[in-house]
Amino acid sequence: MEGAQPKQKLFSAVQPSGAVTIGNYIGAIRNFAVLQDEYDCLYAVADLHAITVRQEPAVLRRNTLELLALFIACGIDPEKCVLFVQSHVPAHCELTWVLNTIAYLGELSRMTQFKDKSARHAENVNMGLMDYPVLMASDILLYQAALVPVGADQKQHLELTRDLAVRFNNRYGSTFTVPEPFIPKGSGARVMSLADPSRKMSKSDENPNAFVTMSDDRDTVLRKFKRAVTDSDAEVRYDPENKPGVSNLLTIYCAFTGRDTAEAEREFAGKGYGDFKLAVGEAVADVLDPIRAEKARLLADKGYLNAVMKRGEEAAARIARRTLSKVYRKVGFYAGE
Ligand code: ATP
Ligand code: LTN
Repeated sequence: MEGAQPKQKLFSAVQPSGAVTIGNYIGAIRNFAVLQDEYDCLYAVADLHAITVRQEPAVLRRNTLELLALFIACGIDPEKCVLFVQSHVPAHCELTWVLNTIAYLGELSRMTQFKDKSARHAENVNMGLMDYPVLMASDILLYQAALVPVGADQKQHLELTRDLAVRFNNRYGSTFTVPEPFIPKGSGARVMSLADPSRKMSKSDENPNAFVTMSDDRDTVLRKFKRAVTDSDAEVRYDPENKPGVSNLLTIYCAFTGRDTAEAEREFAGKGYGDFKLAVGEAVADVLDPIRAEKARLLADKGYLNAVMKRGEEAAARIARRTLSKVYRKVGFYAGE
C-alpha cells in the first residue's frame, strides 16, 4: 500500500578531492539517482574527508561546488533528496569524537585505504588519515542509514561502520541502525586504470591517461581509450585473469551501454582492438556529453546551487541533531535538569 511503510534511509558521499572519474560514476554516483525513488536519500560532498590529504584551499572550494553541480547533472533531484556539504553540519565532527573512544587503533591501522594512502603520502601521515573511517561511520550512523551505495573499495570501511554501530549499541543500548553496503553487481563495482589494469582507476593517479574524468570532452575520451593498455592476442573476450585490460574495457562498455558481457563479446567478434576501443570511447562520450553540458549550466547559476546547499544543510542538521542528542544522553553527558 502506497505510503504505509516509511522509506528506509540511504546515505552516501563523495570527496571533492579532484576530478571525478568514470570509476566514481559507475561505482557510486550513477546509483545515487537510481535509488532516490525507493529510499529517503541523503548525499554529501565529503569536504572534511578531502582534507586528510593536502588540498589547495581555493581548489577545494571550487571542487565542492563542482561536485554538487555534478550530482545534480547526474540525475540527483534536490527536491527528492537531501543534498549537502559535510562541513556545514557540525554533528559529523561531534559524533566522530564520541565514536573515536570506541574505535581501536589496531582496527584503524589495518584499513587498506589507510595503508595505501600512508604509503602514497608518506610525508603527511596525519591523524585524520587514520581517523577517516570513523568520520565516515559518523556520516552514516547520524542519519540511521540502512543502505550505503559505494564502490567495492569502500567495503572494508562499511564493515568497520557496522562494527562500531554494534559495539556502541551493545555498550549503551540500541541507538544506531546497522547499515548494509550496496555495491553494484559484478565487475562494474571496480573500474580499473586504463594504463595499468591491475590497479583501480583513481583520480589521484599521476598519469592522466590512466583515468577518464566526468569533464573530459569527446576528443579526450576517445584519445584516452585509444591509448588504453590491452594485450597482443587481438581477441575481445572477458577474462580478467589473463586479459585484464580488455576485460576492463568490456566492463566499462557494458556499464555505459547496459549490454551484458556475452552480448558485447559477440558484437566485437572478429573485430580488431582499434574498432573496439573506438566503440568504448564513443559509448562513454555519449553519456558524458549531456552531463557535462548540464553541469556547466548549473555552475553558471551559483544562486541556485547555494540555495540547494542551504536547504540540504538544514534538513540534514535536523536529523543529525536528533541522533547526536540521543548519543550524548546515552554516554552520560549532563544536559541540565
Ligand atoms: P582516490 O581515488 O583519490 O583515492 P576515490 O575516488 O576512491 O579517491 P571518492 O571520491 O570518495 O574516493 O570515491 C567516491 C566513490 O567512488 C566511492 O563510493 C568509491 O567506492 C567509488 N569509486 C572510486 N574509485 C572507483 C573505481 N575505480 N571503480 C568503482 N568505484 C570507485
Ligand atoms: N570514503 C568515501 C567517501 C565517503 C562516504 C561516506 C561514502 C565519505 N563518507 C559515507 C559512503 C558513506 C569514499 O568513497 N572514498
